[in-house]
Amino acid sequence: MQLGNPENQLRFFPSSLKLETGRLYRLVLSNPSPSKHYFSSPVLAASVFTRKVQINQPDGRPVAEVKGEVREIEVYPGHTAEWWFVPVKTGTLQDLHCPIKGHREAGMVGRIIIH
Ligand SMILES: [Cu+2]
Repeated sequence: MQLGNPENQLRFFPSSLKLETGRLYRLVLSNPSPSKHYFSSPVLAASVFTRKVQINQPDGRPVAEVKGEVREIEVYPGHTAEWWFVPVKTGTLQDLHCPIKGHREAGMVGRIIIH
């Protein structure tokens, strides 16, 4: 999923995700925009088992892996983070947003369906 775009539109691309419980996902959060952005969905955070978050260099080589529970991820311009998780609860999650001032209001929101 892309957080923003090079034209600095305040959107997630795509703005919805469909997931299944029991499968391991590697959610790649890339920020090709000139602004920093968050991927924040407290309900998703409470609906998955996190295996790790992996931080990569711009060339894709890993820099760090973070283990433990995750609430939200902020990605700086030109960078990428990967959230590896297994959904454990079903639901239609309407709370994906970027909490930076004005971004949610401008349309930086999304929906996640887990089934
Ligand atoms: Cu944002």
